[in-house]
Amino acid sequence: MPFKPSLLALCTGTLIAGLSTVALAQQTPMDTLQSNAPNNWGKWGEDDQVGALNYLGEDQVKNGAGTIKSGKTFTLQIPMTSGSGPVFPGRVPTQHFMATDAGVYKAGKAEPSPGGMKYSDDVAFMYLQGTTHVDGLAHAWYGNQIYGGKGEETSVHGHSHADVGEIGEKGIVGRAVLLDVGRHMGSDDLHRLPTNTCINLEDLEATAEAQGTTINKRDILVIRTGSIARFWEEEPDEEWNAMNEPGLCHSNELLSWLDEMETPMIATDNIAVEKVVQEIDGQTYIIPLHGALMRDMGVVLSEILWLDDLAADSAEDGQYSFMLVAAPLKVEQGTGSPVNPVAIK
Ligand code: UVW
Repeated sequence: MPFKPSLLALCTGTLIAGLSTVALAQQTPMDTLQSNAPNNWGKWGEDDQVGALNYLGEDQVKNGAGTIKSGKTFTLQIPMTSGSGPVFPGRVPTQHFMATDAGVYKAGKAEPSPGGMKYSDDVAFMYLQGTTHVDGLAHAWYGNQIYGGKGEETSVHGHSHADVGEIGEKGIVGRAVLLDVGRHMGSDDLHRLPTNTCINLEDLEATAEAQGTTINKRDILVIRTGSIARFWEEEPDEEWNAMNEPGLCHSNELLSWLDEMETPMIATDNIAVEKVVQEIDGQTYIIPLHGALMRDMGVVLSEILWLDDLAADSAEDGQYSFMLVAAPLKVEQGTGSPVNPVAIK
């Protein structure tokens, strides 16, 4: 006789399963911090993998194109130099090696092709966040759930949910605004924020006002601190250090505003978008906005952009809105991807 579970057994089973999920859910200070903050899980469907990038539809592409006046373009990736580059602690800079070059032919290890052609080949070992990059939404989380409420085990042996490949598949195209907080609030000479500066919502609003910039709903926010340039300077005003860079700081006001503005992505010229170490109500947090924005709200983060040339040009012509085109690589199951975003004014 086929086994037929009774309604009672089914209900009890569901209850026990529910209780064990609750019992297993890891509680962290981040849960308390985020208890009244916006959460977009399920907003774009239970299996969504690109979060607030869903705001970037055809209208936003046209809005982006509508900002183009001169046709000037700016590439926003930092240089990729073998063995050197600003990286988050625990990572190493890109290592680039030649596999085939003229030396191979000179040493008689390879013959030119019939007809005389020779070629070079190279390989790179790199952390996918080891240069200017876009993070997949699964890249950072707290407790044992990632974006969308999926379990953290989806990260094991490659992300099976919300990997950066999904963002590569969609591409990032829209209207963007540069908020040059470094120029508005920083030093007169280098237009740069001091280390350890917290950028709050009022700083973003004051910068936009000083620039005469209107921030529209669904705009990509590109925030300049001036910080990353310190890495390459022989005598920087302050030493570059990932742990004390200026950046956004967590607040419910900031998160609610970003949610109301339907912000799809935040891109910055520092290592982590946010100030890495933040003290909130006597508790130390490391990259709490990664939890709030990426995990809870599905806002995509892009870091280590080179913004100084774009910013200098914007200060000159007063145009702070532009079209942003960024296509992360389709790294299946990857946490993030190198990217060379292009700003078109
Ligand atoms: C961390 O900050 C850990 O990662 P990312 O550089 O991708 O934001």
